[in-house]
Order: sequence, then C-alpha cells, then structure tokens
Amino acid sequence: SKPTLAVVGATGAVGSVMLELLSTREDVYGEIRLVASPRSAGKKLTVRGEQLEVLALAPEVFEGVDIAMFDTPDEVSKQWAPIAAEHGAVAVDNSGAFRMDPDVPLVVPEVNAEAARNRPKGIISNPNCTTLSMIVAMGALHRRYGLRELVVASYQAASGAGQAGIDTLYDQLEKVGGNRELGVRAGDVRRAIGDDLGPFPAPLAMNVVPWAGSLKEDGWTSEEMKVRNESRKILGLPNLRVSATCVRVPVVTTHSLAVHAVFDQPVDQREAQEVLAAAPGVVLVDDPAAGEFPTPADVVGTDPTWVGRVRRSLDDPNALDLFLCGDNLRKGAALNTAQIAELVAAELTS
Ligand code: 11C
Repeated sequence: SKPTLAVVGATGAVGSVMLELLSTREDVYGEIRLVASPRSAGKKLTVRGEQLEVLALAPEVFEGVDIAMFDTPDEVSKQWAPIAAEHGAVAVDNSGAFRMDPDVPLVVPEVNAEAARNRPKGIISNPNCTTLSMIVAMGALHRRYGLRELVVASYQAASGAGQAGIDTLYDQLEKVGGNRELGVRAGDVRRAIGDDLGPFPAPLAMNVVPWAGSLKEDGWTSEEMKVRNESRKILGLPNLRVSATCVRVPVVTTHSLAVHAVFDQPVDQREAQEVLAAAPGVVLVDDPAAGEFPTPADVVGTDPTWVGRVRRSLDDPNALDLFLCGDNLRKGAALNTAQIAELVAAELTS
C-alpha cells in the first residue's frame, strides 16, 4: 500500500510550496496529514484538491506515518524529528538541526541519492537553500573535472528568511516605491523605511545586505559556514576549499550565486557548458551576445537550477566562473525534500 505522509510545518513559506508540489507531482502517497504548531491547528488547507484540517504537533500525529517531512525551525526539528522516527517514520528534515550529524545523511538526489539509504537515526537531512541552489550544477562539474575549491558570493532572496522576510520586503518596497528622491544620500532609504527591519539587519529595499544567518567564529556567518560544510558533505569532499560571502538582495524568491570553481584539471568553456546542459536538474541559459542569462525574475516558480555566464578563468586554466539561479523555496527547500521523500517512498514500496 502507498505510504502515509506527514507534512510538519505545513503553514509556513516552504510548507505552502510543499502542498503545491504534493498536488502536482506524481502522487506516491496514501494518506497525507498536515501538521503545524497549535497556533495554526484547525486551519483548512488544500492538498491534492482536497481540504484537510491542520493538526497540532503532538506525538500521536506520527502514529502510522511512514514518512514525515519537517519544514520547521531548528529547535522544533531537533525535538520532533526523533519522535517521528521513534514512531517508525523516516523523517526528512529541512532544518539545520541534523545536517552535520555523521549519522544523518545530507541528500541531494541528483548528487548523492544512494546516501539516503544509510540513515541509522531514521532521519535524512535536506541541505540549506543556498547550498542547494548551486550543488546540483557543481556536482555535475565535479564528476567531470574533480572539484578542488569554491569561491562563492550569494545574492539571496528575502523568502530565505521565511514569511517574515517576504512581508518585510513588501512593506519596505511600499515605503520607498515611486520616491525618486531616495537613494541619493546616505541614510535616506533607512529613514524612509524606519525601524521595522524584520529579520534583516539593515534595510533590504533599494539595498544589498552582506549578512544572512548568525555570527559565528572570526566574522563568518552561519549561512557561510553551512555553504562550506554542507557542500563538503554532499560532494564527499571533506577537504574542499570553500569561501562564501552571503548577501541578501531585494528579491522575493530565488537565490543567485556567482561561483569561481577550481578543478583538478584544465577546463574547457564549451565542454563545461555541455556538461551542465546535459545534467539532470540543470538548465543552461548562456548566450550573452543575445542578452541571455538566468535572472531570479525569470526563474522563480521553476524547478531546475539555471546556469549562465560560464567562462574559463582568464588567470587559471583549471577554473570556471559562472552564475546560477534557483528558486530557494522549490529546489532550495520543498522540492528537494519532496524528491528525498519520493526516494524513500519508492524504497518502502519496493
Ligand atoms: C536564508 N538559506 O536564505 C537561509 C534560510 O539553514 O535552512 C535557510 C536556513 C537553513 O536565509
């Protein structure tokens, strides 16, 4: 029989995309249960064309569940994913709680699908959205050339910070919209926006903010450390050299990254473009003469990783420079979680 699925965090920014995916992808589940904090319990949400009442998170909701997806904050996942696993479910967790646990696989189906089978805690982790927005493309290039180093700058969308991030950006855009006197004097945008910065440490509208996540050692952010640690784990390259600078930009959804990637052997621009174009989950849009390259405005709402601006480094024959965009709520979060859950569903029914 088809596995029973629980979606925990069904009412959040990622949860909403998950319900859309569950309604449009191949239907591999029997019963679906929607779960959220007691605050959202009783709400009605539609999945697979059917209205379901949201259940409050409690141990009983996992009874009879085969797969439990968690799109919840770290603390919630940390507490509840093991409870789901104790009830016999495989937990697929999109928080940062377990990603670096050696007994929890960190899975991107196009890169390391086989890792999902080895899950001693009954938990599989889904990577951070910034890592996910580049790793499918980088995995394809790694298979061809052998990856040695990544130097990354991200251009991250507001929705990476959840619904609060989305609301904050729209509120701020309303405050600055149409005002042609703004953006010419230091502090004028900040004054127009006022004190409500939401989850961001500086105004986001008409600005870029070189910060995502929390402060870690020596000035690095949690987000930058995630890009480094998670890339190493997914690619199975514990010594991969990674330097990331994570930046928030006034885009609602879709993260972009500029990547300088150094390989073990010389690279060829045309061949690298072919490798990317042929990689499952990757679309190459790379015709600068025709003005064609990916942008978040064109990519949002789609599944693949879009790549363009592929160039061989002028100063290093072993290095490529390229630009990527990926919808941070789809492949960056809900879609990858859904793909992992589908791997598990196939395994449970085989
Ligand atoms: C952001 N990538 O854009 C973050 C949000 O580890 O899953 C996701 C945090 C995480 O703010």
